[in-house]
Amino acid sequence: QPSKHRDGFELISRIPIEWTKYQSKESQSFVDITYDISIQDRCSRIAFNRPNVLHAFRPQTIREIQQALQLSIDNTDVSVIILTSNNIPKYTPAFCAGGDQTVRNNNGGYQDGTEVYPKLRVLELQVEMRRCPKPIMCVVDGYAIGGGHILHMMCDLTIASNRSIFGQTGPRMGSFDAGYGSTRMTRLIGQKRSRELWFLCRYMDSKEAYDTGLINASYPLPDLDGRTAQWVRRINMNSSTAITCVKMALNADEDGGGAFGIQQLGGQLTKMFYQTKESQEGRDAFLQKRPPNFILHSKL
Ligand code: S0N
Repeated sequence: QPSKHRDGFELISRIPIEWTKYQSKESQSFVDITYDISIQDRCSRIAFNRPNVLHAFRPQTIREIQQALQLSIDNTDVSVIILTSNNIPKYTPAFCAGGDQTVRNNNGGYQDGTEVYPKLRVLELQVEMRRCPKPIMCVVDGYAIGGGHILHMMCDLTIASNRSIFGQTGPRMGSFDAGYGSTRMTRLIGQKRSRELWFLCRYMDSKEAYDTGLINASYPLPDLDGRTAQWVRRINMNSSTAITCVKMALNADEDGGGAFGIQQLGGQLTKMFYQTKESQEGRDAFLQKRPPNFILHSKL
């Protein structure tokens, strides 16, 4: 329950979420990621699972995340989606070290033998994350670099361990992201700092990332699971429809011209309108071959 004088956030339980491996045809074949859900906490957990390469992604990794994201969107038991990584002590901690450079080929994309044509599949994932009607929260522990850094920026919220490192390496690695990787960063931290991150390929630690507005919070590593649970529980105390509509409105404001966000916001409105008698009257009148009487049901 919210306390009297504050917003009650600190009173929310920090007992870590209990995860259950999600069983479905798609998720059973996941190799590069793991996919779990918690019915009790109404959330899903999509985790990079390539710790030996600091969770660098190849086409297969991105395809699996796309599938897991769709499973989360379709699942009415899921209201919040977590994107994170499975770190193990043997390897350098990382959220994601970007595109796997061992499968970057010379024909304009990545080729790991699982797809016919090389492509930059991660760009599709960025758009899907943006369109996703449910909030996506990134939980970073360690390096979030290059394309991995962009994925964290595409998430609606980011919390991180205090040993995390954020940055772009494109100009040093022979690549760049002139799409969301540039524009989203500018909206988050401003023009000067974005140019610094891109032009110098400088890294920021968690404190600097928090101070500049790149992330929402930084916690000592031992607290990260508990804090993740707390954030999820707090979101779930609120109206998911309201959150979806606000996400789409914020997207509309950011995404040049706004048509993309407005399309989604409009879709949500239609979904809600379909639940009114006024809307149902149009369908019923058509099916009953009579003129509609909207005035009977209109509340305006
Ligand atoms: C993160 C770093 C600094 C950590 O150093 P540390 O602790 O010394 O670990 P390492 O020994 O270097 O790493 C452990 C093992 O992991 C492998 N590895 C790390 N990163 C990658 C990677 N990105 N690809 C493949 N392998 C990776 C290491 O090779 C090592 O393996 P072993 O043990 O076998 O030697 C350090 O690891 C580091 O600097 N990594 C590179 C980080 C980086 O530069 N990432 C950016 C990669 N590029 C992109 O993401 C491009 C994205 C992009 O620009 C884009 C834009 C638009 C559209 C699409 C794209 C796209 O390309 O997808």
